[in-house]
Amino acid sequence: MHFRIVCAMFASLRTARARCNLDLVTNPSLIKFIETISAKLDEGAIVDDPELISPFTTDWTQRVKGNSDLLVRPKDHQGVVDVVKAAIQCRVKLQIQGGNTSLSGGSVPQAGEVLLSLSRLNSRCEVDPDTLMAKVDAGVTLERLQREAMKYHLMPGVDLASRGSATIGGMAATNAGGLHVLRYGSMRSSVVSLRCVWGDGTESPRNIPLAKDNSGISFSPLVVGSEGTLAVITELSLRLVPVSASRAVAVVPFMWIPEAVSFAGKVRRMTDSISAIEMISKRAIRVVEESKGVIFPIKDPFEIVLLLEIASNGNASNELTEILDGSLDESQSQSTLLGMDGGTLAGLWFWRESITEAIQRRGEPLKLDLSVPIAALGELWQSIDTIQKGLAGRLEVVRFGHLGDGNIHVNLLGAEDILKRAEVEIYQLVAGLDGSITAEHGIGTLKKEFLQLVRTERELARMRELIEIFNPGRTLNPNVLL
Ligand code: 2HG
Ligand code: ZN
Repeated sequence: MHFRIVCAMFASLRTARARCNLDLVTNPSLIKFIETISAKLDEGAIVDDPELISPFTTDWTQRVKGNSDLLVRPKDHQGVVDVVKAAIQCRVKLQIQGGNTSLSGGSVPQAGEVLLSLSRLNSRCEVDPDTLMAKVDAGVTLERLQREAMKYHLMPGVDLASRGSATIGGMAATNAGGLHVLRYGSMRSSVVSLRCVWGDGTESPRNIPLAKDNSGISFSPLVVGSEGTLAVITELSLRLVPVSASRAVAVVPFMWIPEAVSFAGKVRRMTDSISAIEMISKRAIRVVEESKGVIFPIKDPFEIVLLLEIASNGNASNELTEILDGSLDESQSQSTLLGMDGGTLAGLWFWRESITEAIQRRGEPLKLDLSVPIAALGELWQSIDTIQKGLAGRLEVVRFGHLGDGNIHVNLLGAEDILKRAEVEIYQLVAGLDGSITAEHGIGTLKKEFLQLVRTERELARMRELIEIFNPGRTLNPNVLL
């Protein structure tokens, strides 16, 4: 009886062809779960049509394909509380999802978990110009927050190429980094407070954005970066930063990573106006050229280019010119590209921001997101070259990333067995250099088996204990992280 009501209620969500799929839900726990939540959630919050669910069960790279019979999309905090409590009661597991932009398989259900999407939890997106803070629902996209903040000449410190789909809740859950970490830090530096529903069904108190609060152990920083293994974030308060009056960009060619590293160090010592030091390899440039049908203006020879951005309230163009004069030799200056106005700036950022999509057109890449102490970047680079040579033309390696943070994205393309071999060797190499197997994308589901390379047994045991305290029995994200 109840099931028929639910079917009728959500008929509008189905395509004309689709059947009433609740007939397909045969798992007794899931049937009980649907019964429990259908009395509490609004129309449109429960979706059981496989065609509508399917885009949510495959990740952005198309590499991770999961499965789920049910999608729930509450549109407020109380709805999330109801869903988590019902899941505990009915022994149903939940996979949390924001904008499904994870690049490590962290947002896709792996074993039939119910998908808890926060995409409709997005009514609140308020900016307080007096405190320079924003209060947002977890499902608000970064782009929407950027638009709201811009009305007051403010912006969130974290920016990403996937800003149109990435949600603030998902970005906080994974401690997203992006293009300006060296100036503003990653999400952990931006989150002032948050409201969440723990995996045991209890709620955190209201989201009160105190700039200073030293009343004991703070739970928000623990939730940030825990990849949904402790709690579902429902609302956040974020620090915003003023938008600089002027920006200027230079793209500078280098023959060798260590040269670029010492240039980056030099310019960072010269000014505090640097907002990005991004790195693009020649291979990544060629991939963009091929995919977009454009020609990169800097001629060979070069191996990598750095994109250096200055954002300041003075004259950013003058500041950039002075910095380059003091740090480049004659031939490098001649081949350096400058972007001093909106159009040319965007034209230079294009080369950096088009890479991920351009790689995707070549196949399903295996994405490694590595960080090492900056001084070890050259060794890492060279050793990856050696691994590639050892695989005799069967591995394509596309490198780019956030040089200022010691974070390189290594995209691998080739046959699955070759990718697996290269992945293991590269992760072992990174561990030997005291680096991390993920600088910003998180462990998700794809890197779980390698976590022990960079964290001790004791650390992993402590993580498990923490999860058991806040998310007993792992109702939330049971297959993520460890
Ligand atoms: C970026 O820095 C993202 O653009 C994506 O972290 C990295 O596609 C990638 O590997
Ligand atoms: Zn990145």
